[in-house]
Order: sequence, then structure tokens, then C-alpha cells
Amino acid sequence: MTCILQIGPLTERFNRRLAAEHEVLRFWEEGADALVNQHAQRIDVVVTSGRFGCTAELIERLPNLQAIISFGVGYDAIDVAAARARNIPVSNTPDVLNDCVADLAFGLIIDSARQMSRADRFVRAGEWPSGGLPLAKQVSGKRLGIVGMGRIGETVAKRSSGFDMQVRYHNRRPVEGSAYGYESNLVELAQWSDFLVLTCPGGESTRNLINRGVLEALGPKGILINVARGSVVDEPALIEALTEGRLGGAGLDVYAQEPNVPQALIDLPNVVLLPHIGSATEETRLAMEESLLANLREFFERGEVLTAV
Ligand code: 8YV
Repeated sequence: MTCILQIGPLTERFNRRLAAEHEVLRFWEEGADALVNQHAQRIDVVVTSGRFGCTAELIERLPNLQAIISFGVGYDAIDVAAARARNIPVSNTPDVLNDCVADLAFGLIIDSARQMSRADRFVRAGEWPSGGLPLAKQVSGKRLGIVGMGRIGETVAKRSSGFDMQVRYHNRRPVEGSAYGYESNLVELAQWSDFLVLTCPGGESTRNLINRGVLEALGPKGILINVARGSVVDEPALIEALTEGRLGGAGLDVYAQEPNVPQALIDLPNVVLLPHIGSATEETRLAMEESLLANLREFFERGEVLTAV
């Protein structure tokens, strides 16, 4: 029987499905570290997620590791370079989550602009009889800047046509055949945008890409939406800009130190805070599980993964 090291728990259903077909060592359970030492030679595959990742140190501890199969599209928490150095393929679950992440990005755009969460809190707190909320900002017809025109960025852009928005994007390089205008200068894109939506990968190449200068350019009327990774934004600079009114608002699904959200963000009225739920629907999570299991099956049957990173 094949031996899998599962780094963290996914759904009960998934854990059961995996354990039905394979011997699974559960890395998050007590005593797992000793178990890994004991079985290190036998572990063929690591199953992990964007959240749990896989370190170079762990890869090094597993001399016969043949593949890393991950749940989620982002793989910044997996040391892909260490895996590549040993010719270990890494797979993720792209495409199946594009719609849900893009839906959530749009939800954040509308909520941040129209202050729906704030209005909900206002009604629940019984404040309506004693006054109104400040006027909100319109969404339709506005300018949407997208940072990272990959599969998710493209899906967000598609959603915007129903809102008669203009779209421009920033990427490392222009996307061939894209219907949207390319902006090589991120500060200029931020200056142009009413909403700046982040859909780029995390990791070292994009760390603190959204810095003080970009936030300054987005300005007191601009809104930042992040459904990518917390690492893409200089979080202290974001808090400063929001607190001092140099940025209009933010809609965030991801943070620098999840699951810890800075109190300064919690205290701000013009910020919508979500607990990293971009792909968290029943339909999409099931599709992600299927994609992970299909990668695993393909690897065991043919020695290759289906969706390599
Ligand atoms: C998942 C995500 O919640 O796919 C991603 O990159 O961030 C989310 O869809 C996460 O990967 C699960 O750990």
C-alpha cells in the first residue's frame, strides 16, 4: 500500500476518502513527528494545501518522496524550488475555483463601496431610528484595475462587464490576446483605478508589491480588494493609509499573518474583513477535492500529475 503524509486536515469527507485508498500518516496529530521519522523511507507522497504548505526541511526528511499534491491554486507555502531540485512534481487545483474567487472579489467590491456589512451592523445595533449612514460610493461605471491577469483576474474582469466598468490590468508582461488594456506601471494603474483588485500569486516575487506609493496613488477615493495573499500588501502601510484617510477603503479576504487580523483593521469602519473564504463553497471545495484526488490517481497510475505548478 502507498504511504501518504497528509500535512493538515481538510474536510472530514476528504480525509475519509484519502484514508480509504491509502495508508495515511496525519502530520497534525499528536506523535506524528516521531511517526514520520519512523516511516520516512516509506512515504511516497505528501498531500497538503495552500495553507499548510510543505517546507524544504520536510522534503529533506523524506528520502523517497515522489510527489507533492496540494489543495488550492496558490502554492507559495510550498518550497517548489526544493521539490524541483529533486525532480519531485508539485500539483495544485487550478481553474475549478476561478468562479468562486471572482464572485467573492466582486462581493467585496460591492460591499466595500456600498458599505453593506457596515449597514447590516447598523441595523442590527438598532441605530437606524436615530439617523442614517454616510452616503456610499457607486460601483457601476467605475474603473477596475486588476493586478495579476491570470485565470482568476480574467474571471473578475468578465464579471465587471455587467457593471459597465472599464478594466485595465498590471502583470509582469502583457497577456497575449487579452481584451483589456495593459499598464506596465503599477502606480499609474492605481492612479487610474477606482477599485484595485489583487489576483496575483503570493510568494517572494510579489511580496509588498502594494506598498505605500501604490496606496497613495489609489488615493482617498480608491478601494483596495485583496483575494490573493496577504504577503502582496505592505499591511502596516495599508493600515496607516486607511487610518489617515489617504485610502478610501479596503475589502480583504487575506492577511499577512492568518488567522490573526490586526486590531487596527478591525477598528476601521471602511474595511470589509473576510476570513480567507475565496474558494469556500460546497461546490468549489468538492471540485478541488476531486482535482486533488485525480492528480493523486494519475500520479500513482502513470507517474505524472495532471496539473503541475
Ligand atoms: C484555499 C486558496 O482556501 O486556492 C488557494 O490558493 O487560497 C484557497 O482556495 C487554500 O488553498 C486552502 O488551504
